[in-house]
Amino acid sequence: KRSTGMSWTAYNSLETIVDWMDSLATEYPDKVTKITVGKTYEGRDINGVKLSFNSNNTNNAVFIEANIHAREWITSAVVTWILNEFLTSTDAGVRNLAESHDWYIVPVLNVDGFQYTKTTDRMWRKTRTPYGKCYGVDPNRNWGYHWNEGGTSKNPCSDSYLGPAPFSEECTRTTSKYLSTIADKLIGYIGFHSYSQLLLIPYGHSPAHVENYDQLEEIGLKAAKSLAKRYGTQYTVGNIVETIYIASGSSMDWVKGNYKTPVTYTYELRDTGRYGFLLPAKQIIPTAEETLDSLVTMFEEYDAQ
Ligand code: ING
Ligand code: ZN
Repeated sequence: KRSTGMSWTAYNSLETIVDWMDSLATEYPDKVTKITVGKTYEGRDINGVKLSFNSNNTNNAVFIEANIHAREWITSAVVTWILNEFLTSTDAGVRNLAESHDWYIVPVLNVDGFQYTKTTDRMWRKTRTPYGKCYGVDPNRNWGYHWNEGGTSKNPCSDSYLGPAPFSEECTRTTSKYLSTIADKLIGYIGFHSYSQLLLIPYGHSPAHVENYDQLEEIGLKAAKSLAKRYGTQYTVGNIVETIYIASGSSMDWVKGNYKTPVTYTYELRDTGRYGFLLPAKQIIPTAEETLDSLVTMFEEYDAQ
């Protein structure tokens, strides 16, 4: 039916992903709206879709971010598969999840970096802004909430370079502006990274527990249990600092810190290191299925509270 070449048995090009989102807006004009949430240093648009089954504009909203890190290809593959399920699944849990929230889905946030992984360096992580003899800022260390409070590097050649200032990067600054326009209806912000099989809870600058930590941990553990059911994939749930490392200036922390958005998680998808960032394409659908299982549980639990 679609002529975009979109598939979930291989990793797609940027053009294929964008064309596919365009085709959804054409195919589902009353439900899918193309959105541009920002711009990049190299002048590209950061594209996404808004999906809403509720024309009264009364649904709460959830923002889904993927590929803020360029080489984490499984993340855009998973969120596009989930978007497709939201439109086509007949499963009752998925239908309820899809239709009871407005979804803002950005499959590729770091567009310049993603394109660079396709053309030049598969293991690129950062943006592509030049800083002296090196390129790129870690776009998940560049947001303006407790920026420069650990887990970063001041060296522009480092993969965790925090940038010369908060929001130095076009992609983080413009996306944060977009988020500020929808913040009042946002109840969820879910970031997708790979790899390690973790479900992370803010914050990354401090091991101190966020105000609704107990709720997030309880819901997160149920979500992880639901994720494990299908294929046995085990996830660890916890605060960023306690679970992995200090990491200040992330997108999720900025949203949580500014807006107290209740449901804030970051997934670190498959695997635990065998393939790492180079997760075989035949794992895209299983990874996406189990992830969607966990999201259904996550929001069922949250909405029931
Ligand atoms: N991991 C994330 C990183 O940015 C993370 C972990 C998530 C830190 C959310 C802070 C906030 O380092 C990967 N693999 O990129
Ligand atoms: Zn990442």
